[in-house]
Amino acid sequence: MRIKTVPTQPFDDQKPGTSGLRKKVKVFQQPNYLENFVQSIFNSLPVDQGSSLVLGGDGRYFNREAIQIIIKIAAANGFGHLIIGQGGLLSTPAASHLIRKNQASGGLILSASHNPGGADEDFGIKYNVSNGGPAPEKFTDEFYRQSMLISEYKIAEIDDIDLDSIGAQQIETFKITIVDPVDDYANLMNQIFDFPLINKAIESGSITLCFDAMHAITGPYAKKIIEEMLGAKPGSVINAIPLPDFGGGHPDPNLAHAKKLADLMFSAEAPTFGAASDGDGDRNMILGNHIFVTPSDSLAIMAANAHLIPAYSQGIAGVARSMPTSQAVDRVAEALDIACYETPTGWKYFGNLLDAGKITLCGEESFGTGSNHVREKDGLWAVLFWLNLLAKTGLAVGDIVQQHWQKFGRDIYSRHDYEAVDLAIVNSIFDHLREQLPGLTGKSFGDFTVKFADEFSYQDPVDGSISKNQGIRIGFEDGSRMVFRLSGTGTVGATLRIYLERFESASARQDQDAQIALAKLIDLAEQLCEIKKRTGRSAPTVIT
Ligand code: VG1
Ligand code: CO
Repeated sequence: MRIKTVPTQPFDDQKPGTSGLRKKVKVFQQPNYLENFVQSIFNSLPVDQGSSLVLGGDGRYFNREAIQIIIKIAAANGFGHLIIGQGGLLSTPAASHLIRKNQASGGLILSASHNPGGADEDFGIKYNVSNGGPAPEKFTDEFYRQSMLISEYKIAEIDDIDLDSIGAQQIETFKITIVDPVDDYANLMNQIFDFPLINKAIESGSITLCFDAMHAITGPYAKKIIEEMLGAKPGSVINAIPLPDFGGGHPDPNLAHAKKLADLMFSAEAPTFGAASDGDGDRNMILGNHIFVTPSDSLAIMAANAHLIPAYSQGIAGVARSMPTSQAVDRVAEALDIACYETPTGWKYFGNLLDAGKITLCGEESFGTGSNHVREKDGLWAVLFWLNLLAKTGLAVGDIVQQHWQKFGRDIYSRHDYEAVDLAIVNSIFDHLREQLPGLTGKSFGDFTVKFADEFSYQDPVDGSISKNQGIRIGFEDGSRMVFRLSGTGTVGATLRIYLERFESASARQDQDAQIALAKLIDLAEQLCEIKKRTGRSAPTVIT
């Protein structure tokens, strides 16, 4: 194999964010841009003939081209084996599973997740380590450091690889295995959940369902699992064909972007269960007939009912949630007398807790839930969890939620996103918030008295590492909370996220619209951060 060494110069913007490096496709298409970043990752790792790598992406624009480039750089850097999803496709949770199952050294996942795709939209790449989870900060910091030092990369002068034929290919000592992207993952799901029970509930008509794959990676996974294995009627999975631009949509499963599904679930024709997943298959949205389950509630309900699912029938060790996620799961953990951890935003912070057996379930308010079966959040897993729960209890989604609130109370919750804000304005907002922090504790604003106000910092209980500046949080005496955080996944300007939460213990007052129930907190958040005043905007870009 001939190997070419190509001189290059650093790009100064290759710092990974919440979940890998995300940029416009046009940025990634610049000469040497992708090559530099991949070489910088490999320069940070001990690579030899025994090293193996799982490779695949969500099928967005530039996926195939990027895979061919990465194969050649991996070959030139001395990897012994690449395991690639057929067609270059792998959902994020399926990639995590393949790394674990094959005991690979790591994996490269090509995705910008819920960000739009297409020639003028977003692309992304992230490295996962040998436990199958996103690279922790000490890795991503080193990738960035290497990207600032890079002066050359190595690339093998070989032909493009056939990505579509399943089986092994060998070039000298370099082995490539193309695998079915769905099979191993579907088998794993079959081991976790009671497929015969779900199948019976679907065939008897007690569960009717619609799953929106949003023209993204979960189409083939959902077709196989939900329609073929569980017997849902053909057409139950909509927007099932992955497209490089996701059909022009925004593959983010929420009420705003999965509008067709949301409309159906609130119509007279609503099936009993509705769900959607995102670009790379790690997020989920859960709906019932005329009800939307917030991701924070979904996590809490899963924790409270995990014993009804075969894989968790012995109970769960503990739970974790990202800091801005509502405190609903904390109440369940307390009742179950298990540990509950509060981590910074991003799945990489759950890895150590899962590896150490401290937690079994974890989740984020951003439509992500998962367990110790892989080291990523997992959209279809969450959908199957709910289907298993419905089949086992015979209850409707709405009944499960209502009963949960009656028992534990309701954490009324909402997130307001202001997207593509000028960076200077966002910085001024954070400066303004930081200035107020020291004087806030004890201060009253109408019904609310501040109990604590700080900037969240996390110490990993397993390796002791510290992550600072993870968002500003203000908690009130009545348990209400607001959090201000900057997104680490956007590609245009800055996105300010405001997370709002209020606890309601009285059953009679639990059935309120979240925006109305949170109105006073929303006003107070504006008073403190002045986002509308400083940007001239009248409303958030997206409310979830
Ligand atoms: C967002 C979410 C975060 C999630 C991350 C990756 O990050 O808030 O909870 O882990 O996306 O999800 P940020 O920094 O923009 O708030 V995905 O589905 O993009 O892999
Ligand atoms: Co995602």
